[in-house]
Amino acid sequence: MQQPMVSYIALGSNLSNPVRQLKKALLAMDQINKTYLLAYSSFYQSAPMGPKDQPAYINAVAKIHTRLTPLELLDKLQAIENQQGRERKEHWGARTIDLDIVLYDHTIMQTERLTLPHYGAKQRDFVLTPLAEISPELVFPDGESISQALTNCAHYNLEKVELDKIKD
Ligand code: ROI
Repeated sequence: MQQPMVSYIALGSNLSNPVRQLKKALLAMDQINKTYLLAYSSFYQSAPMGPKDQPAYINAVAKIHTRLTPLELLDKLQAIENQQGRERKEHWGARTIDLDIVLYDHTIMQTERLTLPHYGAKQRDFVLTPLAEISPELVFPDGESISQALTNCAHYNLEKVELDKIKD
């Protein structure tokens, strides 16, 4: 693959110092072979989607350039999740780090391992708000703009995290 592709990755964590988990994952993503971190959003605290008896989440979105294919990228992101102690237990339960490919260029695909664009992204403000922050003109492969998607999505009490007030 000669030209790098633009891809957006959603980050989420609600265990073991979520802010630190996100920072660690951003550094690890920048170390992936054939991949460069171009930008990342502010960090947002959000109420849990799914079971409510779990801690609040910290969410962000990163923009990368990559020469990996979508499935190669997925392998690398899952390796980072595993390094950071992600355990796949309860469906929609608490997690140390979740790295989801939201978009990969204009690719639309539906396979057992990977659906692009990410199936839930357009319904979640904790993905759309950080995405809009770094890419306000973004248009989804189906032609819907990020601002249209934001008016239609579900809300999870997003609050921007002031990182310089957090000690880690
Ligand atoms: N809820 C929020 N607010 N943020 C997430 O990143 C998140 N991730 C998940 C589920 C369990 C669906 N809930 C979430 O995987």
